[in-house]
Amino acid sequence: MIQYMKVLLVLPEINSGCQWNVGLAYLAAVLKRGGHSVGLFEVNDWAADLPRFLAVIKNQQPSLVGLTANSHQFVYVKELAREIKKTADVFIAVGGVHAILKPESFVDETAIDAICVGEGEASFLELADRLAGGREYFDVKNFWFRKGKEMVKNELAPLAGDLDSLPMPDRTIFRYFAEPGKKTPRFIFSRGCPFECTYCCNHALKKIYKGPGGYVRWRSVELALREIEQLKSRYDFNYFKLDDDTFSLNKIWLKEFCEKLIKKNWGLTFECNIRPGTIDEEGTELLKEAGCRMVKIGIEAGNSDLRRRVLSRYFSDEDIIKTFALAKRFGIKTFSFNMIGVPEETSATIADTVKLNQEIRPDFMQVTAFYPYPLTVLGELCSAKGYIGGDSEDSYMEKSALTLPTISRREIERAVRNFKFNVYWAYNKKKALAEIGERLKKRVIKNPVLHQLAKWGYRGARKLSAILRHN
Ligand code: B12
Ligand code: SF4
Repeated sequence: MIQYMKVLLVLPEINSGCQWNVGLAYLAAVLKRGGHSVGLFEVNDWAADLPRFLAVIKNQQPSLVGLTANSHQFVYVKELAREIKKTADVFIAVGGVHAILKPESFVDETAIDAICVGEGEASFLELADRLAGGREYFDVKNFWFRKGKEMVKNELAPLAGDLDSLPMPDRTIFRYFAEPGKKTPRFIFSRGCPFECTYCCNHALKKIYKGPGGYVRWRSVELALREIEQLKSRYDFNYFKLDDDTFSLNKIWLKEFCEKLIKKNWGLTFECNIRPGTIDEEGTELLKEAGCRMVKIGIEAGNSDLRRRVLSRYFSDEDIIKTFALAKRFGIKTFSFNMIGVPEETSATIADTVKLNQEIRPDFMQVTAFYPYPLTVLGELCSAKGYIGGDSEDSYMEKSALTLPTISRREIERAVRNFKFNVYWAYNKKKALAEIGERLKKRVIKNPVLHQLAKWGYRGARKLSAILRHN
């Protein structure tokens, strides 16, 4: 008789945070469908959460622990595995995009028993089933297993071809979805992207998964709408976010989705990612009609030569300008993604990114320091040229991990900090000033002395105003 595993999934988000993790949500759904019990622990604050986490391990005695890792978190994943093994003798598996791209980085951590080097739905379930039945598991595809002093490296299984065969991702395991109430849920209905941008993991993943079957896959519109409907019945929301990378690329899917969403008449609004040059007037109008209120568009570099040659993003400034203008014409808000500090970046190319944003005038922006992900063209180039040597793996967003010959790290970080102010100042002084306010607030929060002084100042000001009101 088959027995079932008590699986504890772990989402390390140290100094970070996210309402859900797509991979873990699918794994939880598949494991539950297979009859296993599944719990989740989210580790956000190392000092505060670690003792609580280890207490959960001790008290709940899971029989299988599964940790997910992106490249910013993999160092913490190894440390967590070590701590878990010190607390309980439990089977530990790791997976996630970093495990697929760079499984070797987990091999030296002997607390880790298995590394999932591909998609996990079928293989993790197979492993759980075998462990539950006390059966041999060393040949489960998509996994590397520790066997004594050796690593057994199994081959990759084909990608899940039909995404509709997977159950609905299980969001109920995440803190954000634990209680009903007001939410702004995120959805993703596709996997993969056909483009080859050199800084993104997609081309690296596509290479790993070469072989029969497509790398880019979509769930059917019908299931996508059912997922939204299912969430609507449990939570209160009227706005949602679509995280698909290439939402505007699959025109047939987009048209069907928008038309059917309009017919549902749910009164929902949403935001999505689109790529410059991939959407025309008709498509933009349909998006608006379906409830799209914001499109997010990756510019990344304003210098067209750098964008094409270094980033392999083959669209022109005109494509970018047109796509933003089209969205504005239909009353859809715009958001630009920007990146600073790529190889060959100079002060002049940064100025081009600022200038292009000033021209397209996005309503919102994100700017991050470029981070060299393993196995990507730019990641490999940076390590071959010896550029990597800044901060550790969890330095991203504002800090550069590189030492480049063309520009100093200080200049990159200053440009990231000042970017939004410099862009907004050209067309929205109020937003530019608000940006300064935000930066000051962040500085005060980060500095304990300034934070305390600000608290005292705030309390003093409130008392003073109360006294003045009385008199
Ligand atoms: C959707 C998405 C988001 C969403 C939701 C993220 C989330 N937490 O789920 C949002 C928009 C919030 C987001 C934000 C960010 N993202 Co993002 N995101 C994606 C995207 C487009 C798809 C992810 C996805 O849905 N995959 C589908 C699922 C099913 O696959 P999966 O997660 O790999 O999981 C499978 C396997 O890995 C395995 N598996 C996973 N965990 C485990 C655990 C065990 C035990 C086992 C056995 C197996 C296993 O099984 C899963 C099921 O098949 C990917 C691109 C990509 N191609 O992966 C980028 C990607 C993951 N994101 C990336 C980055 C950098 C970020 C940000 C840091 C960006 C930023 N600067 O803010 C933030 C970080 C947020 C965070 N704290 O996680 C990078 C990660 C690079 C890396 N090497 O780590 C990617 C790869 C894109 C890129 N730039 O190349 N992201
Ligand atoms: S278009 Fe976006 S998701 Fe696709 S490869 Fe380029 S950066 Fe990655």
